[in-house]
Amino acid sequence: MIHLFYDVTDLWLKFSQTQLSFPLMQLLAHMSSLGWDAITEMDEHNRPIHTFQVCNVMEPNQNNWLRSNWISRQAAQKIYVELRFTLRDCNSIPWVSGTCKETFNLFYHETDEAHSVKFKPQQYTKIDTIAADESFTQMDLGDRILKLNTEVREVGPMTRKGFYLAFQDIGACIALVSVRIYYKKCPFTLRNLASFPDTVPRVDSSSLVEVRGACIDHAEERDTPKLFCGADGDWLVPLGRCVCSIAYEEIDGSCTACHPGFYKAYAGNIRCSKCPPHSFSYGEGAAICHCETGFFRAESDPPTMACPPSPPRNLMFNLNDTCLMLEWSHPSDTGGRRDLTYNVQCKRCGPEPDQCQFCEEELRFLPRPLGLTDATVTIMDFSAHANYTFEIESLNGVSDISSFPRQVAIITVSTDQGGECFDFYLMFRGTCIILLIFHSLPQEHEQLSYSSTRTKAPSVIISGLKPATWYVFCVRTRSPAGYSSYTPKYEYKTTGDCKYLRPSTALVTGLGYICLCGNVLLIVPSSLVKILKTHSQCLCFFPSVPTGPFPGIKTYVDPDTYEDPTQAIHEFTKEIDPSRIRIERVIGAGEFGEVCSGRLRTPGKKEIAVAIKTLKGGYVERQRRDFLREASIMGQFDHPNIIRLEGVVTKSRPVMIVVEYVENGSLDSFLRQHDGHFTVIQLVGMLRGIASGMKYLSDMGYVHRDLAARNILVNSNLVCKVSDFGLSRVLEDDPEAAYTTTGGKIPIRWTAPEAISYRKFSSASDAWSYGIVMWEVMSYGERPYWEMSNQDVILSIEEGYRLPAPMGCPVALHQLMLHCWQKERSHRPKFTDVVTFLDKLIRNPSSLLPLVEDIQRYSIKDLPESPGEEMDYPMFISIGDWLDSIKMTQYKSNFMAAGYNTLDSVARMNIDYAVDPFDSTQKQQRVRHDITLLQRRYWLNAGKVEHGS
Ligand code: ACK
Repeated sequence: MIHLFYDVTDLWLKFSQTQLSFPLMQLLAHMSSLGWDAITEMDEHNRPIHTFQVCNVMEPNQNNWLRSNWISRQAAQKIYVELRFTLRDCNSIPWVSGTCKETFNLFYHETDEAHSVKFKPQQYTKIDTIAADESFTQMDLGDRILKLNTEVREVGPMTRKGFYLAFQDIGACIALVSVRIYYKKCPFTLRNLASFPDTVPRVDSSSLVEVRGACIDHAEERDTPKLFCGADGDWLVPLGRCVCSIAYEEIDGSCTACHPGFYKAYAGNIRCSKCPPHSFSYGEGAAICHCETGFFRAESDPPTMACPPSPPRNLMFNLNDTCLMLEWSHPSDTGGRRDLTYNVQCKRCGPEPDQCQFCEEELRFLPRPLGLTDATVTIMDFSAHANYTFEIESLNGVSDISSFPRQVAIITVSTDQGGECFDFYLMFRGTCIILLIFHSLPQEHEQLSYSSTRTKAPSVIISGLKPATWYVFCVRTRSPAGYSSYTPKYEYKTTGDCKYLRPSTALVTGLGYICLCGNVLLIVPSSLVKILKTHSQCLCFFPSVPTGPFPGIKTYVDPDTYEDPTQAIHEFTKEIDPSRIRIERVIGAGEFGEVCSGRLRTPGKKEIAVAIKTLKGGYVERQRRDFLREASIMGQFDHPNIIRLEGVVTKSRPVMIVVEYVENGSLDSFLRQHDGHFTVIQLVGMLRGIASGMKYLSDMGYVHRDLAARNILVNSNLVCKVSDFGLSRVLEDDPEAAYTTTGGKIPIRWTAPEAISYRKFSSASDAWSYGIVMWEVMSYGERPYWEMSNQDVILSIEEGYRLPAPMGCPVALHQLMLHCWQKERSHRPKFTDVVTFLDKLIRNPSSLLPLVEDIQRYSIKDLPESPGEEMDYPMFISIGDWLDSIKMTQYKSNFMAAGYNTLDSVARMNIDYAVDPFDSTQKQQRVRHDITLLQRRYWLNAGKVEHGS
């Protein structure tokens, strides 16, 4: 509230300090001639009160005026006039009826400047007639009681620069004690780090004035800060805000510079942070902390990063079986950084060490020689008769700025005869073609020699075998998809006379028979064997153990092995004419663009619902390739539990991948939305589907690497379909994926320890993830390891901790999970075992009745006969198992004789059949208890089935 003119009484004393007042003395002087008098009285406390009074109640036709001085309107649009006055009750004065009045009139007159001319009442506009709520009498006067009235009137809108107020008395007995004139405004304020100036509200009380704030010092706008000024001078509806700039933090509504030792690198509502390890800030207001001497941060590193000490150290490498693929291990010390890369430099050297020249240009490196993120590279196109030296350098973001010596591992390769394109590739000891010298291997290995040969026919003849010599060979095939991996090594020794081959291990190719005819080794198809066998010189055998994932099942071909990715797309996917697709709505956001649902028409077939993944415009070629990579993978699969690819649109824009529509979307969110809605059997059915899809994938030799409930889709019949194949190579896009110390990005909570620590991904690591999916399913979409940090998850797993069974989880399922989470990966179940096991549970639902919480609550140690003996509950598949587990084997025949041969039937039995009603020993009671428990669970679940279906 702003006072234009304050209390009359006060103004007698203070008006010189009150800027907005008008000079009362003048008012008095000016107006006194019109019937009002300025009178100072004493109040009940004997303090003087200055008043204007008029009291001509005896005479008729009174018209006494009191006028204020000119009052500047300032910013006011509407002014308020508050009057305090006393008024005499006419009835209390004798002989005045007819002449005495009990009201007076309030007037105003707007002008742009003070009048110099005489007061003209006719120019004035009436505001109101003012009456008293309480009037005083002679008695009140005697008792010195002041019956003060307060009245407020609004005037406006005002348009001129100022105004006068005037009071008209028409015959009352009044003492005007104070006049307060004010207007309302929303006062200057600070809100959300923005300042808002004094603002006058609109006259129209229903509309607000929108005011934009200005950020305070060291703050910057996030969303335009705004407030709205209401008619009563209140600020309303704060919107937007400012945030403290870089190097400043908010303290008590202002932005204060960070203290030394602290920094703030980004503008925002965050506090200054302590400098990361090995960095400092000396002064106030640091945006960044600088690395201590001897510690480094790369230019591209975020300022939040600690200053790690060094580039990577202790790089080791080892050679794969093949001569063309180099593999090395990650350095044991990554220098405290995750941005590890490798450069491979090639030198071709003459006989003398100084006769070397660079040769990256001559050779083909897959994926490339520099900036490798995986510790492997494949090198091709060697020249014959040459010595190559490869230097593998490991780098991180600070290698360039650190004075640490570069870490380089060296490998030398000599070739006698180069080869590029093999249908079969044989390497054997004896004849030297490619000699590998590995500096850290013992001396004898340097004597190994390798030779390769190729053939388009399904047989090969290798002549010139030496007697009594070991031959080792491996075979690989080449198809349009690229090279397969090598078969394991087969070792054979020729006899002294070169007549026999003695296999060292029973390993095998499946490619054909191996025959030794004289000193010639032949690999031939079966059609030729008959002929050769008739030849007394030849010894033939068929290697007995099949290689490859599984005979008779297609093998997955990695689209990355195609030099031209469009060839893979062409081979594994169908091009769809976009006119056959009708996009209906957006259902989500994928990594490359929107995911929509729609319909697909195929001539001669029923229209089907599809999900359409689109590649958003403005992509680069690499994004298009990565996007379509998923289709090239999916297109190779054909299984009810794998999302089915309908086709792709690559010849027009937008580029699309069209897959079957799966009504219930991702499994994790589906389960969260339907918490507790399904029977155990339904959940196991879903798990069975996922396992079956995974069995299909692992049989094909495909490793998923990102198996998680969020990557499973559920259809309206609860059929689960494994999806998200784009990420099997790079997990960059999974929001759950986090960087590991070895530099990869991995969804820690779902990933097997060996895959986290050294990227050993396999079907066995998929089995680990499958166990986590089981847990997610049984807990209806709970987050594995809840809010534990990734680091804590890794440490806990390392210490042997495993997720406990979710509520209501059958023992059998938790045991399967634990089986999937065996540290030793070869001990984990194969997907085929998982499917078989789940099938058994489904066929025998009573095996799902014992729940983990029941077992935990009820332990045999409670029985006095076997003190301290913990009950280790196995999976109850049969009556025998169950009785064995509770050490009641002797009752098996009773159960069988009575026809109770499944737990299902026990759950329905009359309990007295099972136990001797006259035997009240603890063990008998135990059997009773178990049966009761079984029955309760059984009926509980059965009720759920009925309810749920
Ligand atoms: O959890 P959702 O509903 O299931 O949200 C995601 C979203 O698109 C982004 O991936 C959904 N989605 C993906 N593929 C399909 C599909 N084939 N059928 C139905 N929904 C799908 C997924």
